[in-house]
Amino acid sequence: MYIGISTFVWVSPFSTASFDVLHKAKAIGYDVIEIAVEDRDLIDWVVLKKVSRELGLRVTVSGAFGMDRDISSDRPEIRANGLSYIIDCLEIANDFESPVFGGPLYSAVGKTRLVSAEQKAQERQWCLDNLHEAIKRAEELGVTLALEPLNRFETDMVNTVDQAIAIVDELNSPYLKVLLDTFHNNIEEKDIPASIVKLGDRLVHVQANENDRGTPGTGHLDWIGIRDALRTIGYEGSLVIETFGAPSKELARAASIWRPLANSADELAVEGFEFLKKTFRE
Ligand code: LER
Repeated sequence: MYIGISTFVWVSPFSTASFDVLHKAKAIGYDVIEIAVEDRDLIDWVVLKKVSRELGLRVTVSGAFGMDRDISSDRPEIRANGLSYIIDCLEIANDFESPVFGGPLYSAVGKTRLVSAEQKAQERQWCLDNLHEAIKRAEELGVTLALEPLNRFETDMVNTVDQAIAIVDELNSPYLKVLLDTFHNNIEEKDIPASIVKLGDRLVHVQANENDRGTPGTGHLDWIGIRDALRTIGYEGSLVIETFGAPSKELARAASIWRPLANSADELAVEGFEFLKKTFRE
């Protein structure tokens, strides 16, 4: 299993000015850097590829789904923008040999409302139609879309593993699977290891986050149970720490980050790596 860390741990938005985080990740021992694509124009992709290759870091790509990138929006131009963002990120993932592009593909983070059953059904249909289009590009590129359930305070659309499985099974493509973020699962699942076993080979990516989104290993998640469940299903993907050390205002609002989640991003990165290595590799 590869151990990774998201650029979100240090910065938001990630840009060419923040490429030093790749050096930090490598020096700590990480195998993977997860690039969170907030604004692709802020990143010199040619230089980024050179730096990641020189350091020997694998790359995974994750999405930042703001309100204007929502494939289930009732505004057609926002749905179109969401789809075009997903396709752009699939192309970036392909270019960086990332096996996945992951995130809450289905909606915008922070979109939580009470809506009628009819509207819910319509939004789900828009989501399925757009995912169907995105899957076509994913299949051409050989990059898997990884759909991430979020907790109820960040989305009203896909909170649970069962809801994610329903979408994935309905679209029935080997290029649409599930990303689990254990921070969200701690709020929504009754038994995270059982949910992992239920997912089986539908699980393609894991964000290994503590229950309070602080340093993995310092909270109350059942890490041994999670490890054993991942071993049971033969999971061979990455385990990536994704938390927010310096969120943009939009991200802080969407993900309800109101206070520092560790003494520093550097400390979280070092201690989180040591914990994941000890727990998942020994
Ligand atoms: C996305 O991966 C996520 O976990 C959200 O809480 C914020 O984007």
